[in-house]
Amino acid sequence: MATTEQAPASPTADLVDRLAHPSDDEVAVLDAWWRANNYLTVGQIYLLDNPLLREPLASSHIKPRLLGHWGTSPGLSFVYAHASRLIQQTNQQMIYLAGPGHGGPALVAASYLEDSYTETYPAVTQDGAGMRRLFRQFSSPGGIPSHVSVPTPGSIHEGGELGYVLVHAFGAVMDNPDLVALAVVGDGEAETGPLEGSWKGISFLNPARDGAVLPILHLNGAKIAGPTVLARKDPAEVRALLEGHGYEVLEVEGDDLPGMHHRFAEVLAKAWGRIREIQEEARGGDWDGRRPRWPLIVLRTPKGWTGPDVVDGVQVSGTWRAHQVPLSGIKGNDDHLRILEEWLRSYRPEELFDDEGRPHELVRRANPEGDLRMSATPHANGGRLTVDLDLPDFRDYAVDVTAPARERVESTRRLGEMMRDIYRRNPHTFRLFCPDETNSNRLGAVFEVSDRGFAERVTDDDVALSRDGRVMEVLSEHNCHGWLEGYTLTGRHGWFATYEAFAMVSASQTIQHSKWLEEAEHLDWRARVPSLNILLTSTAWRNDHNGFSHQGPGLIQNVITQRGSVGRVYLPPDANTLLSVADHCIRSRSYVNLVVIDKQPQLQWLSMEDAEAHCARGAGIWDWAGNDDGTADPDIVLACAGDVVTMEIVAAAAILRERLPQLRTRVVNVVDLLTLPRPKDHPHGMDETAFQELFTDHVDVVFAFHGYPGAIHQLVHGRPDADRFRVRGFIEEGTTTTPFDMVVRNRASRYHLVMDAINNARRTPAGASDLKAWCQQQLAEHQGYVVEHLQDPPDLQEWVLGDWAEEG
Ligand SMILES: Cc1ncc(C[n+]2csc(CCOP(=O)(O)OP(=O)(O)O)c2C)c(N)n1
Repeated sequence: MATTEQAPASPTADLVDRLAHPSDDEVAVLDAWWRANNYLTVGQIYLLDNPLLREPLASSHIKPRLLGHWGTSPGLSFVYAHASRLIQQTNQQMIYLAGPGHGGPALVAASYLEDSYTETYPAVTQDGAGMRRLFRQFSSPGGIPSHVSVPTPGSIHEGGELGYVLVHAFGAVMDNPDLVALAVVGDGEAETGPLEGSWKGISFLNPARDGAVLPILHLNGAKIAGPTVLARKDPAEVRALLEGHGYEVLEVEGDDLPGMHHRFAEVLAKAWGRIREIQEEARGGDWDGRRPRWPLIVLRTPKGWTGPDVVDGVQVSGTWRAHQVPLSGIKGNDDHLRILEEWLRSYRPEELFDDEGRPHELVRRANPEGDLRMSATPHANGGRLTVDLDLPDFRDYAVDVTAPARERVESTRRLGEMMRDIYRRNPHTFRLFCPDETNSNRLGAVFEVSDRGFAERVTDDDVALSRDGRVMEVLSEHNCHGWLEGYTLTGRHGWFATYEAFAMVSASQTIQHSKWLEEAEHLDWRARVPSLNILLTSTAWRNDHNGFSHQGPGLIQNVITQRGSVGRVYLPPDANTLLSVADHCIRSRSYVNLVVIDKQPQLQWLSMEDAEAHCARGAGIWDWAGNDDGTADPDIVLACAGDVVTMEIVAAAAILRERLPQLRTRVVNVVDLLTLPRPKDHPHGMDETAFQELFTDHVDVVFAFHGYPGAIHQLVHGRPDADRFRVRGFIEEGTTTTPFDMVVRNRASRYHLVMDAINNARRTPAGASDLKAWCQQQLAEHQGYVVEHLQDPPDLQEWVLGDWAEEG
């Protein structure tokens, strides 16, 4: 049986010529497989019963709700059939990504014809009963979704939210030299921002070390309700656009058969031959180092090709009307029923399936063998290929903390050093993806081991930039995020590091990927893949040098709002907690780990030993910061999650300790935000006893939070007396100003927190009013000071904790 162990063939002239000119027999096989696939596609959309049309079609055979997308499907399966023929003759490992993933029935049908569907879901047998089940389950309650979704064997790309097909394809082939990702781009999809930006993937690909992406721009002319831009452009403009991105454009157009089989086979052969030539040249050491002109196919076929031409006197095929279900209202409309039957019979199912309903030998001959079938490629079930990273000991990068809050360190710099050594130990399975900010995010130590990867021209002014680099910097959060998704879904590991505010650019990808992982959890056959790790630095609180555009902690909200167990949010307050959290994340599987910490010099709180213990619990009392002396009954709990606000809470506790010592405070720091909800709401949720040990069940909690305050209310919902949580957080205040002014403007400064503590404490010790007045005065003075001196007062800039913390 052929496997992915075998190397792909060399692109000899003979082989390419043979591929380019299929014999009549080969065309018959291609065409039979394609007809079978189209038949199964239409069957999935329409049929409840009578799958093999053994009796005349009756309205009782039609599904009550017709849900699915026909228009894109015949084009998708046409490409699939030809790619399978190529694989058979070349042993090329290929993965198929359908940009218009709404063509789900076509890819499900392909898997069924290739047997991998039955291998994965034995109840869907290769006979009439299995076909009936295949049809009934599609787009049905309790069945499968309409897209190329997680349950579809061979898929790493659902294609529900359009725009990401190329980013996934490029991520899949990085460090994957034997893989060709065939990526069908919808012409509607090509109008999206992410897709438009993703043509640039080839500017980052290294043919010696990476695999290849073969984009097929499918200009079927229309989207849901109108024409597409690229389909209506002069073809010369489309060509110029794509050539401008660096591709060699190969074009095929038509709907004539068998002519289209011949013409498409020819361009596909040419494209594959070119890819392999580029690779062999680069791998043979014969490469001039210039970015190759990779092939790209523009395929022009009618939308809804082979489907009903005219319905009710209106043109359907070749128009937007073919997008979903071209014949609706079939029940009670004999004319539509007749058209549907004619349409199904036009594929001559009796030639395609035997008496039992099994695909005929003619059809089966089109299938590659074993793992080379695109619906069975191990690359699409990347967890099966995942090798654990060889990781250094994170403790080796620790900051030496002998007492809390004495020294300021750029915490992410330590993480950069750890990443450097992960790169060093894992030269093929780990990458950092970052929109041009690796240095800015203080992760630049990685450049000691790897350059930035770049396939375009490099000049003498460039630093750490070369075609061999594996740090991926492109100024596109969509590309970075999507590449990492493709990289991890095919079994490798990495981080996406970005400015916090601009993580919202790709927030939708974070959500979509979470949904994918969530669904995959329910499928035993999908092995768990490395987690998607997102590091947010340059956070809202320390974007004081940037305008009112660089502050946006909203991704936290997105992640905690996702259903289920996939999302994780960590807010390490210093370097040692960051290292511990990062080690945990990079070892984990199938999560979306969001880690939020600023890159600026910041106070260090915990020794490595304490940090590890604190991170293992996820949240804990910092008894050295409060003064309740372990009583179960403090007057107020001061809680914090996030680096800057942790400093403000500890500073507030210090003020209270000094100026209102009778008030008994307890300080709680939360690193793992998802310890806050109840265990039934998230697997990290603390049990009730642990929650009460930290927050009691009756004392008010002043909670200083890194993100939007609503997030904490959402998380503690259902905890005892959740109303007692008074949350301060980012409330969309602050523009270019000083660091301390940011917390003042957002009413989360130490002075605000002291006043909150007094206002909500169970007792009001003597002197409380005076202290509140003092806080107001400090705030008034601050306002005057920053406007006059254009910086924070030195005592605030250099604030450290007094000696009592050690003694306490
Ligand atoms: C980002 C996004 N916006 C809108 C949609 C809704 N939508 C689903 S299909 C479709 C048209 C797709 O057209 P195209 O990419 O050309 O695919 P095809 O014509 O092959 O079906 C649209 C707008 C979507 N799925 N994703």
